[in-house]
Formats: sequence, C-alpha cells, structure tokens
Amino acid sequence: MVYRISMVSRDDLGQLFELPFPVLLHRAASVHHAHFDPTQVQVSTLLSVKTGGCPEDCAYCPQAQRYDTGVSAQKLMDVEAVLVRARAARDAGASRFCMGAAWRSPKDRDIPKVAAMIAGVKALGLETCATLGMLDAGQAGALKDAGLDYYNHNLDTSPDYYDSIIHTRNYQDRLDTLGHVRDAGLKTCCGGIVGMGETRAQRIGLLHALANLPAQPESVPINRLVQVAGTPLHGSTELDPFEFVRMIAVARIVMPRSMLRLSAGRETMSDELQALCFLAGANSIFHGEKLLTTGNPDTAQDEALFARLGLVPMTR
Ligand code: SAM
Ligand code: DTB
Ligand code: SF4
Repeated sequence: MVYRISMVSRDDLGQLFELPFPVLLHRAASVHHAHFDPTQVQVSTLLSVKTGGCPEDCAYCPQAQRYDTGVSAQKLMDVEAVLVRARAARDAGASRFCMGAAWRSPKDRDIPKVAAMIAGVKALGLETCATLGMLDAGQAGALKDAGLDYYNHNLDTSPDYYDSIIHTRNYQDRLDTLGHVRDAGLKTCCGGIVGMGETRAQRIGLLHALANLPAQPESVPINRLVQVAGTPLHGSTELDPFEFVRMIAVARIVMPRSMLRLSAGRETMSDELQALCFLAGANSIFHGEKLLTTGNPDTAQDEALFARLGLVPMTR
C-alpha cells in the first residue's frame, strides 16, 4: 500500500510544470531512478471482456451507446475465451492482464463470471487488473476474494472540468468507488486522460486530485485522448507533445512510488516522444495490437523500441 507523505499543493504542481524542460526531466528521472530500475518497463495486455453499448455519456469514449462510432455491442465473454487470450498475452511476454467492461457498474449477477476470469488469469501467474465501472463494497470484496490485484477506476480529469466531459455520474461517485476498492484491500489503478481541451491548470487539478487521494494510487495510467469519430471530443486540438511529457514528469515527482502507465494514445506517438516519456518516469505500457476498441502500436514495433532504448520487460 502506498501512503501519501504530505499534501501536494496546486502551487507546487504549477511550479513543477513551469520548470525549464531539462530541469524538470532531470528531477523526474532522479526520482524515478531512486524508486525503480529505469531499464524495466512493465508490459501489460488489455482485453475488452464486454464491449460497447454503454449507457454512460463520457465524451471521449467510443463505447458509449449514444455516439455513432461503429463499435458494436457484445455480451460478456466466456471465461475460457478470456483465458485463451490471457495465455497468449503471457506467452508474448506480458506480466499483467487487464480486463475492461463497458459498464456503468457491474450487476451482481455478472460478478461470479468475472470472478472466474480473474481467478483463471491469476492462476496463469499474471498480475490481474479489472475495470468494470462503479463498484459497491460487496462487489469490491468479491473481486478481491477472486484474486484481483488492482482495480482501475480513473478520475479522468480535474474536478472543475469533469462536468464538461461526463454527465451521467459525478466525481464523488468515482471517489466512492475508489474508497470501496481501498477498503477491500485491492490496489488502486487510477489516472486520467489529457488532450481533451483542458487547460494546464486543469491538468494540474487532475494530478492534485490523484496525489492527494487518501492513499496514493499504486498505479497511475496517463492516457492521451484517442480521438474517435462520432464522439463529442473528436476534432479536439492536439496537446503539445512536450506538455504531455511534462504531465508524466510531474506525475512521477509527486507520486514517486506509483507505477506510471503510458496508456492510450501511443499509436500516434513517435518513438522519440515515447523515449522522452520513459525518461520522465513512465514505466508501463500496454502491449498488443488493440487497447479496448482502438489501435495500439504493433508488437514488433514495441520490441524494436525496447531494444533500441536498452529497456527490458519488468518481471514480476
Ligand atoms: N466502463 C468502465 C469505466 O468507465 O470506468 C471501464 C472501462 S473505461 C473504457 C476505462 C478508461 O478508459 C476510462 O476511464 C478512460 O480514462 C479510458 N478511455 C476511454 N476512452 C478513451 C479514449 N478515447 N482515449 C483515452 N482514454 C480513454
Ligand atoms: C486506462 O486508463 N486506459 C486503458 C485502461 N485504463 C482500461 C483503456 C484505454 C482505452 C482507450 C480507448 C479504447 O481502446 O476503447
Ligand atoms: Fe462507458 Fe466506461 Fe466508456 Fe464511460 S468510459 S462510456 S463508463 S465504457
């Protein structure tokens, strides 16, 4: 469990963002080296176990039923089919397997099947993560009992930008789920998305919310918006790539012990930009041709990048 040492203020965060780029990267890399082996990057695989047809209105999401994005709704996968994919991920070098479902929240009747998936993936020796929407205390406990290591539930953005992005559940709902996750003894995977038209102050607001949770999340995914036609955020102004690196660097400095995941958005990043993200403290990627519904770099391209940079997949 990672406990917060002291409050991180918005002013502190603002000052970090304003540091000259080489100074900021040096600070972030120093923090990274003090807490992790900087040559190791965790390789995770994502699988959408229940795709599309989601009733929520998250403005970035291709799986929301209400947007015409070409994603067709599918029912919850069978356990054995999930395990086939998990075995393949393990054989391709993944040490972590994350199962995602396009739900507002799971129904209690879904939990036994999801629990069987988790137990089966865990038995393969993989670290397990699930992201299924809002949970109540009983559901969080059942997932823990099944062998779940991490639960992913993102704050997504700053509290003061949230209402521009999602209207079907509020920030407090997210904080409540994160509380149930912690109380059940699960590790928290919680981050957000940048490049949604937010200001730097709002990116700072997201990091402020994450770093000051009652316990800092053990895992922090930083997603760069994948713009999907049909979603309200399609056509958003692209974020300056150096601002994205700053986001990673500041996250690394204020959450020194968290796994920092370079998550969605890698498909449109250059190798050089990804290298800067690793230098700034990112130490996990999703591997495989697909995230949940959108594309990800080719496996061979990632392997070549690791070789060129002298990086190795983290072992458990
Ligand atoms: N339905 C569950 C929920 O929202 O909590 C779990 C799955 S949801 C797809 C998991 C996360 O994926 C979201 O919280 C969001 O941060 C990220 N995500 C979804 N669409 C994205 C996109 N187009 N670009 C970047 N990140 C995205
Ligand atoms: C997270 O923060 N990023 C991942 C994971 N958690 C589940 C999901 C990214 C999804 C990108 C859009 C898609 O592929 O549908
Ligand atoms: Fe549904 Fe999750 Fe997508 Fe929001 S992010 S629309 S809750 S699948």
